[in-house]
Amino acid sequence: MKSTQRLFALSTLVGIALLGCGGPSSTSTNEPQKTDPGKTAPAKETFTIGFSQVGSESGWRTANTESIRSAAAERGIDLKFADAQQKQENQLKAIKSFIAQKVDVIAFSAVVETGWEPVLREAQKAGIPIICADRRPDAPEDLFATFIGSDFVEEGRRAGDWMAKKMDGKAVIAELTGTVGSDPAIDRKKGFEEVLAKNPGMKIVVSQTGDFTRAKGKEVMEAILKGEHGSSITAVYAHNDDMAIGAIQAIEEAGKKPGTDIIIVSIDGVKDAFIAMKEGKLNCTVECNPLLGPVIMDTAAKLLKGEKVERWIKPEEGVFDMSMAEKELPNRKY
Ligand code: GYE
Repeated sequence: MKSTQRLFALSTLVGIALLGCGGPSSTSTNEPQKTDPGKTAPAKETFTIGFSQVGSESGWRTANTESIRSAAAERGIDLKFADAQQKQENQLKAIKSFIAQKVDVIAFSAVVETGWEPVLREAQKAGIPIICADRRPDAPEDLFATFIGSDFVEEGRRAGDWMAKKMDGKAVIAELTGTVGSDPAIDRKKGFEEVLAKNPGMKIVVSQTGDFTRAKGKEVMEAILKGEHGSSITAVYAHNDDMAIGAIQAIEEAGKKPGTDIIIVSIDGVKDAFIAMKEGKLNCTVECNPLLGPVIMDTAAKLLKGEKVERWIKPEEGVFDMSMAEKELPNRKY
């Protein structure tokens, strides 16, 4: 069994802590809420955390970085932040340097799933707890304290289910995948394909990576439209909103109407996706919450106090389609 699956099984046993949009929500109390948690200042902390971020490839990532930086600042936590520009070697260097600097906690979002075990062992030897944030590595679970992030298989399923319903189980699909070898790209494909297996009238005829960026999403879609399946495509499944927005531009430049001639479903739920839906160009976005900063910092504080934390801390997320865009847009936090 892949360690991610083991982790899922384990987290199901111990119970999954739920996060509401924008921060932790209390899930098991019957007491009426007396204070607005959003207005309570978080407790001050004195520790140091090293965070190795994937890069700045998307709107989701920008919101994630901002959430991490502001959550650390609000709590007085000393944050050492390193942007890996989508390169694993940069992340390995950053984590090694956090170990050398003797930070109290290390958190990182793994650009790809594999290749982490040696560096995680080094951190373990140095006695530094590891928080995996956003993207989960495929590494033995005793090497990290917790995973804080979404269920990407479920997101893929949700995208597939929405498309199947909208298109009555018939679609000729171009898939724009995320970064090759990354947890969200692997699992979003898996979840979507589970739905295809139940809908023989839906087929992915071409699948290419757009590396989660808008520019590559556009480039890849242009090539797809000019290629052998170009005229038959009826739907696009993009692993994130930025690639969908790039694809929308390519579709328009090819003289077709995105959202009408070609149905487009993507994942993240960033503001720009809601704008594209409001304009009738994107049909649906499956939410993936990037506002993980507060829970990352609070979990780090708990670990340092020796408190127990869940193996998998998951945000609560919804599905939004075009018909909901106008009403929802003002409520979006990222
Ligand atoms: O969906 C994408 C970003 O890891 C969940 O990375 C994250 C993904 C997100 O580049 O926009």
